[in-house]
Amino acid sequence: MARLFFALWPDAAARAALGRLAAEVSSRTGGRPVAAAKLHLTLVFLGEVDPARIPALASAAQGVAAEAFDLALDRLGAFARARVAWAGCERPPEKLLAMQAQLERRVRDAGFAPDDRPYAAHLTLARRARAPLAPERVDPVTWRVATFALVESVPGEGTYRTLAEWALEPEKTKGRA
Ligand code: 2AM
Repeated sequence: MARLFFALWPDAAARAALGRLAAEVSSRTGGRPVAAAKLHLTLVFLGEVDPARIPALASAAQGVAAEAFDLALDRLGAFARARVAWAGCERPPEKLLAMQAQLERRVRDAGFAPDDRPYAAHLTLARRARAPLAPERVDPVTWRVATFALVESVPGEGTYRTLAEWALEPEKTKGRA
């Protein structure tokens, strides 16, 4: 079985900025920073999947029709019970929520049973926080979301491996009024 999820990878500049935030948040909460190479924003968490079903997942992803968008992570928050500190959005962009909902629906229609809690867009910065982080605004860390990925969490290695990646459509230019 393979432990899989769909995610957004930050670009290099955002990854560096988020790595700095992860270090800062960890020192404040006594948690363990997520390694910079592992920082990601989950779209749909699948859990353990038979590798033979990966092509079905890929074709569900392939059919997603959504436009590229800018994502700005502008706040910190915590899941106190999970002891996680994260970066998220004061107001998640509509385009993120729409593409996430579309991907999740397509994955369900393909017969998978992803986590069914309401989607909470967040990028985990630190785990095993000893103290919950109070919500706060931060200078936005922004990147252009032009692709999304199917990622495997490799047991033992503690690494993430991108299995496949799909491009979003170029943003349609808005007409002037
Ligand atoms: P987390 O960062 O909040 O722990 C790989 O484990 C990714 O999938 C992480 O982003 C993790 O979220 C997320 N994840 C793990 N278990 C999950 C679950 N049951 N439901 C939703 N997302 C989950």
